[in-house]
Amino acid sequence: MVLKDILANLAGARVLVIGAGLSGREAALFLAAKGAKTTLTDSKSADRLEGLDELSAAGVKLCLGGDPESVEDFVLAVISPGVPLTIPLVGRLNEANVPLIGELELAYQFSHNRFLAITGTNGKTTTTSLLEHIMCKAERVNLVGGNIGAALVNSVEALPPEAVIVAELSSFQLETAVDYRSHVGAFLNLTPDHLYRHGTMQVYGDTKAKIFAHQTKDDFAVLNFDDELVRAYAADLPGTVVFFSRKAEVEQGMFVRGGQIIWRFDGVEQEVMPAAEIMIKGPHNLENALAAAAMAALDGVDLPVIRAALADFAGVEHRQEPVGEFGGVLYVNDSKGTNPDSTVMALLACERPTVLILGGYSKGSDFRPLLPLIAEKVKHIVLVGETSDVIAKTLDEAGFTAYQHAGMDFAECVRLAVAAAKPGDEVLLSPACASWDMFKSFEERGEVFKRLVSELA
Ligand code: UMA
Repeated sequence: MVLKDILANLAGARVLVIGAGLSGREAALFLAAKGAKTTLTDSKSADRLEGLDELSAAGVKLCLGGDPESVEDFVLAVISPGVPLTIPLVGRLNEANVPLIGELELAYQFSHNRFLAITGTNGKTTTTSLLEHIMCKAERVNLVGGNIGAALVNSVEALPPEAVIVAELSSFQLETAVDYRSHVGAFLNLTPDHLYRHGTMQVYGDTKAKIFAHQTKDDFAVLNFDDELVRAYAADLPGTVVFFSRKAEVEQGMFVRGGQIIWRFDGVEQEVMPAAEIMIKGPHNLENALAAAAMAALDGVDLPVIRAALADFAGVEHRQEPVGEFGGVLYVNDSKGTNPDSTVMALLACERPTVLILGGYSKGSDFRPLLPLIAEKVKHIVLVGETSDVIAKTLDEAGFTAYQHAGMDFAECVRLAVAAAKPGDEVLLSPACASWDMFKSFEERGEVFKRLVSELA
């Protein structure tokens, strides 16, 4: 049976949802509300999960701490983005020919509105939030969700016809997309991340490029001209290609010339604003702003509205977020810096001698790309979490000795960073690693950092 037929006949159908985090819980509630006999499974036991009462009350059957015994009766499975497709349960579902989708595809199938979607290794959340900000300023109804921390599925059906869906999409979400189509899709950049899951950069990039699948010439593929790996995808896309660039004057797209942001589309050139007027700083934030501006322009937002929004968007929590200045030391929370490239970008924006907090959950990253900026800007490093030893080895090999270990003690790590900073310095939490060795999420890590800073500094 094709997916559309299955989804049109959910009442009474047996469906399985894998993973009882945010995405899985929302998918299960949605399917149960459609009358499906819904089973939700998770490798964790009940005492380690949240929101189970609401699920039980909605009639969702829970299968926790292990997999369902038989899978043959399910007509559909919906898998959470964080669950790898290599787990044995997925193998069993494939053998039994049970179609497998993610919550993004489920939301897409029930949506009536156009998707403006953003993917890339870094800058997704900032660009998504900025696009939302532009849409609000343009007084357009919009729904924001996806990897940004909000499932879409329970909100899409009730949207008015004129609304747009602004979605942050990860490679994990795009991996299980089937018919999903973005009206405007943007691919910001591609650097190594999540390779423990995708294996190679080619697979990782191709998975992200699924954001452009099923587009027609009336849809737009927005690509970073300055990122060679991203630009290469332009050659073979079904949608209309539009670039953004801070280095080159692109034939069609948003670019910078002599400090002015220019929008060139269908042979017409218009000035948007001076780049210096953008409130969020740093070269990567200029790229994020160019991407969001291009997306908004393609969806028909007037350029003066885009200009006003770019000029007063202050940024995103946990992303180079200034926590405050105490005793002459500036504290910055970049907990969302979960890969080396992201930390490189945070360091590029540093204007003071920096005490850097590095380390966390291991994704098998290579930390050498950090070394030139560490040599240039960092006076001291505090290492924390699972990856401490690997990072220490990289620092040793480069001859950088000004570092300390805080083990698995995050409070100790903040204490050491505070002690190492002198007036005029910056303390930057930008760990270059995910948070999952010590925290539930990067948000929790950022919150704890901010609390500790306010207590200690
Ligand atoms: N689980 C299993 N079996 C497994 C692995 C996991 O049952 O083999 C269970 C876990 O025990 C847990 C659940 O799956 O209970 C977690 O599912 P999940 O990891 O998909 O997390 P959710 O809470 O559903 O959040 C997901 C996204 N998480 C990931 O992709 C890891 C959220 O992105 C997203 O905001 C949310 O859906 C709503 O769409 C977060 C993220 O870290 C921000 N994304 C990664 C990133 O940005 O780097 C990709």
